Amino acid sequence: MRKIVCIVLCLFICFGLEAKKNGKTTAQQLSSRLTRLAKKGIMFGHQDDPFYGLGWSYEEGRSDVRDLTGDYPAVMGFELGGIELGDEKNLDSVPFQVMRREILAQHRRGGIVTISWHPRNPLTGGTAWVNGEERSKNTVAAVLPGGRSHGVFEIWLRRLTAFLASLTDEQGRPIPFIFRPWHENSGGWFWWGRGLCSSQEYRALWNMTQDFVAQTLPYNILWSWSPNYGFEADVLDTYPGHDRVDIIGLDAYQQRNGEEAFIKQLNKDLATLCQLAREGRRLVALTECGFQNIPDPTWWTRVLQPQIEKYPISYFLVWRNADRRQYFAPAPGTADAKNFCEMVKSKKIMMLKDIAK
Ligand code: BMA
Repeated sequence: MRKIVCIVLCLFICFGLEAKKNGKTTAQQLSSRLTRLAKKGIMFGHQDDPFYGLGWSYEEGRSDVRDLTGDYPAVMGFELGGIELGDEKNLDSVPFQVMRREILAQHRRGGIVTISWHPRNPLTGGTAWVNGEERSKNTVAAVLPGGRSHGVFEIWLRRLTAFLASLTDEQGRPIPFIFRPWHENSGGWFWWGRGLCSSQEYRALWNMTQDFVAQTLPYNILWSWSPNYGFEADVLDTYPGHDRVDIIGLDAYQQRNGEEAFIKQLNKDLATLCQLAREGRRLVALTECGFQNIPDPTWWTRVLQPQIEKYPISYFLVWRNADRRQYFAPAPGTADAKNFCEMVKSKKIMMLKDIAK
């Protein structure tokens, strides 16, 4: 047993040295790459892109975006909800084994990986989304040291970290990625959201998570903090600080018949976050966005693109193509397909081939 512990420790130290070659950790190398790329254009991203789409699921190598444009998204988003319970599949039925394989595939082809996590509610047993009387419960306080659910939550963090640590390349080196926990906390729908805990408690949750994960993975993660758009000014009280955040993100969805409001709010909030990012020399991204089922066939180039091109953002990621009732990226035959291709052809919007050498 001792021997195994020694070997594992040596491996970690070796990878640590390896990770710091050229004086930069792999996270710092990823950050420099994102900074360089942001000067060239804005990367397109899609959640759960390689798993399923409109009319298909789990066909290795397939992607709605690639079926339509001939290229993969530059950024792919993956979701870990369920990993904390030791489940085999995430909350959207994606097997973690398959997810691990696709994260490696995206990394190998030179793409960017971003990971979100919607853990269950350790205090109530519910989902990440609060309902009914769960709204009166302070789960964040409960998971902090001394709280009722702290012990359970530590086990959850251990399972989370074990999965993150299993994301390695063929040589066993940790794959660099963007991690975006505790997002949309400016809204009151998740147990870590506004009105459910104080700003101090939120920051303590962030720090505890980060410190826990960083004990095992100090070199390969860029941390993204992403409020939802339409935030109040006091959301900045929940900002963990420039020393704890690499990417300042915004989540922003257009609602049906809400074009004018969307454009106005998106600009207001991107301007605020870009200012904060400038002060701390942080990266900025539209970490989630979209218009469900894209009912407007000119939306991409007429509404979205002109707004995002005004800001120095690294990427914009649209949510998953669950099925024909809920999708955010086009596929061959959708009403917006032609318009999406037009957007992707413009120099400023980057797909995989635009960033992978
Ligand atoms: C939401 C929806 C849900 C999904 C969740 C986590 O926005 O897409 O169907 O379970 O994200 O991916």
